[in-house]
Amino acid sequence: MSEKKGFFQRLRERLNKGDSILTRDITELLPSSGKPDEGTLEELETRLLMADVGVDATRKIMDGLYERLDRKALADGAQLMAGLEAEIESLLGPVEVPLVPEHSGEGPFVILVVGVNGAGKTTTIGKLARRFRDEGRSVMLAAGDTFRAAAVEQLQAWGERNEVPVIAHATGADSAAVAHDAVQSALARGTDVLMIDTAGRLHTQAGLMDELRKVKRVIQKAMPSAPHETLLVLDGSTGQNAIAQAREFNSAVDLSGLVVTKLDGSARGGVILAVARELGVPVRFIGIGEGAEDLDVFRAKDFTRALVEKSG
Ligand SMILES: Nc1nc2c(ncn2[C@@H]2O[C@H](COP(=O)(O)OP(=O)(O)O)[C@@H](O)[C@H]2O)c(=O)[nH]1
Ligand SMILES: [Mg+2]
Repeated sequence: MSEKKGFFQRLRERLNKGDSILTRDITELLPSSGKPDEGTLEELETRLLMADVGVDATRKIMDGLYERLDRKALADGAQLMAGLEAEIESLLGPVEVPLVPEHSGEGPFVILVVGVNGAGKTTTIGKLARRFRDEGRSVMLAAGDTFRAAAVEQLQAWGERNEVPVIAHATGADSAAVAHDAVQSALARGTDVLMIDTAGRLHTQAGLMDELRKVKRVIQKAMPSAPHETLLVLDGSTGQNAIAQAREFNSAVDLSGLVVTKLDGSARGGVILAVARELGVPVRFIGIGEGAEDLDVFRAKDFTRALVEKSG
């Protein structure tokens, strides 16, 4: 319980550096009457767009506000903010679906982790390894980013720190072969959760998508029910570009979950609303820093409060 509160407080402090882009200055924007008017609502719409919420989700929220609130309520600052919070929460609620790494069959729960270079894949795998191990599960990692020696070493370091085995081949090896070996090994050892890291950049974007499809096929061959989760890691600070990435990965490998990282940086947080609206893929976890404790389950209510209410 205290851990949860700790994470929420840190999220609120770090998201937009503790300054909610949605509420900031809204009181200052109120006309001299102190009551919101058309201009205030227009400004709110602009702010949603500036917070990376995207055109579609912004329209949905504004329409919802007009539907939810009558003229009198729209002209009341507190009611307007409460309505905004309710609209955002109803948009985010459906994508709050926690990942439970268990399936009904035999063998490991296999998580294939994809995303562009630098999104935070390897770090997220490390953090999740620690989380799953703390839940009492046995964990194995596969160093599927075989293009950079540093990527393998980075995963091995997380593995060592958490006493989790890492399956790795030499740099330049076929990443599908690594994935295959890892599934076989996890099956043989009776491992509970296997997480497979992948490269984020090949010669071309098309090359990357082909590679990921191949990795997925090979995993399926080794274990027909796998992967049980195909997780896209998105850098929250890349704004609307994250949406384009999510669409592309989704069409290539059929995503079942998302992790949005770096919400502590220059991210404006609204990108999660855009993704929720446009993809509807569950947001499993969010990252707010580089440490193992800086990753937590996505909670729609907490996130909405962090986005809308000012900290401190
Ligand atoms: N501030 C911050 N940095 C992060 C977060 N997640 C990952 N990083 C950093 O982002 C950089 C790239 O992460 P990495 O896991 O190597 O990305 P990959 O290329 O997708 O595997 C590293 O320096 C990480 O420490 C986060 O939630 N917040
Ligand atoms: Mg990596």
